[in-house]
Amino acid sequence: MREIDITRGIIGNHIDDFYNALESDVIIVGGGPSGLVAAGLLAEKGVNVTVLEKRLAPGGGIWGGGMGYKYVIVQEEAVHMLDHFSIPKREYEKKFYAVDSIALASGLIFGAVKRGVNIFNLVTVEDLLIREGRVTGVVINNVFVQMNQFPVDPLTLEAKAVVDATGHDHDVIATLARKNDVKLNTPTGKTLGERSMFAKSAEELVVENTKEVYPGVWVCGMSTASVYGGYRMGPIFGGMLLSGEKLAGMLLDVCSK
Ligand code: 48H
Repeated sequence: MREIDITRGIIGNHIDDFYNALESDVIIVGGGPSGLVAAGLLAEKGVNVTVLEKRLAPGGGIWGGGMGYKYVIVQEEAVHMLDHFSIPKREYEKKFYAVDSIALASGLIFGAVKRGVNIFNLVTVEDLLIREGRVTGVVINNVFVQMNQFPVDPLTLEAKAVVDATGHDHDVIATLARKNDVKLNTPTGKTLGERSMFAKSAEELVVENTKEVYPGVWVCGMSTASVYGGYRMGPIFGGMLLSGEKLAGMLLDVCSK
């Protein structure tokens, strides 16, 4: 056994995956629940999907459950998505299910990977490619470069569609709006900011506001609240799953054109 054979296997396979991601159909920025659901559903239809996640582990806000208590809640309307990804649940009250957050995070991650989604962790999106009024790709860097503020230039990836699935931070749209004189597809043309907790309305709005916010960029999950002025909902996750499902349907149309 030679150690460099191990190294060769890692570098070669990583570079193959990275090459495959240079021109994706869909790039999803953020590996939280909404992004992972969309990624898995698109990949199972043959779409070439890349997910970029800046943390070590994808899963976003799932892992911590509610205040560190490890369950999250999913309402009946979204249970079909749990079943689709073979994630166990427990009905604790009529129409409400408790889901082990570890099972949900790991189930969605593996569900995406086994359907062919190319997930890169430790990669942060720091800027966008914009050509003729349309977002055509992302500018990426290693997250340690960003954390240490090293002067290391980034690389780029292209896609037919870019998704802001970055959660509360709405990092992609915030960057788009900060660096460019653009009018977003929102009532004011700008981001509206997230509002305080109101679970029922929040869950409805997160799905309603899953849409194309600027040519070439879609928002899903919690970033819709920051962009469209929705409420937060606390540790109920059905809206995130349904937002991912709606997004996948929209992008399937885009990719088949
Ligand atoms: C690469 C990035 C970047 C970047 C961020 O927050 P998430 O879990 O996202 P959602 O919207 O799918 O789910 C939201 C849910 O987890 C939640 O927070 C809820 C329900 N809150 C309710 C409440 O009341 O608070 O995941 C987003 C992911 C994270 O893993 C980030 O690390 C990642 O995106 N990310 N990845 N480049 N620039 N910015």
